[in-house]
Amino acid sequence: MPTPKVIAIHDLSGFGRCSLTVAIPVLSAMGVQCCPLPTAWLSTHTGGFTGYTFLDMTEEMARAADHWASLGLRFEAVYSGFMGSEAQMALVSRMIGQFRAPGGIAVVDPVMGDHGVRYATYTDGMCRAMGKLCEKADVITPNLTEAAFLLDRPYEAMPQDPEGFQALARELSGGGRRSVVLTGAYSCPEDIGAACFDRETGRTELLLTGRVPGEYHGTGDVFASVLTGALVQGDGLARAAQRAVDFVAACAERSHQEGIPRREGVDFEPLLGLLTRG
Ligand code: PXL
Repeated sequence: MPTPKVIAIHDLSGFGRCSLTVAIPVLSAMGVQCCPLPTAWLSTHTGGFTGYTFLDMTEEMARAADHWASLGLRFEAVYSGFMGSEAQMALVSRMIGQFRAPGGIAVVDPVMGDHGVRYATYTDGMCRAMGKLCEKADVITPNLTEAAFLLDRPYEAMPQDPEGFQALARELSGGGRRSVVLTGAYSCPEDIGAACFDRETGRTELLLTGRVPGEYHGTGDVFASVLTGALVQGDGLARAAQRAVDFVAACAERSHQEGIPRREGVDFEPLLGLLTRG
């Protein structure tokens, strides 16, 4: 089988392990060619650092998309995450139509915030545009904060029980038009994982693992990258989500053992071999 290709549309942050510095190695380890389209170039990510640089790449992205279109390229997945400007959401919507191969998928990780708080560089307009972009996706991967933003509800109104997480995943599917993998779901204080709604089967499910102490930046990016790689390899949604849940948990456990500071991002590199072995 030819090596599948994925466009990864995320920022490139020099230090702090997230976005493209996660997506490229994870997809490569899974035997998937990652074709990066940076949305912004930052010295570090915006969580836990001050004074970071931020170079918006909107104009360059449009030029790169035009060039790729002239080459007639098609990709097994178009996978987006952290955006640098409001205009980028419309550009990504267009790119899904232009570049998704027949039978391919659009995975939109609607990166906007965490713990009920919006990321520093996001605006109201960007969050509204992210909601529109999600309508073009085959699969979305919000956390509970992003789910609240997408539904325009207070974070405090988000569910806290397994039935509620599954109902929320179904609700986010827009009447079954897209599959949803809602991260940060749990069934009790000792576990953590994701609630899925699969538009192919119409079923919801919880995929869980033991909760490990500590919390690390970039785990959402690791999760969505493993999920995308697994879907491109042909896994069903629940199996892909379980692989993502298990890999993130293994990385978090290692990071905790190593005493990695939260803002340096989850220590995933030594564990990439787990993905290669599938
Ligand atoms: O992991 C999400 C993310 C991605 N990229 C940048 C970020 C964040 C979260 O803070 O700042 C630049």
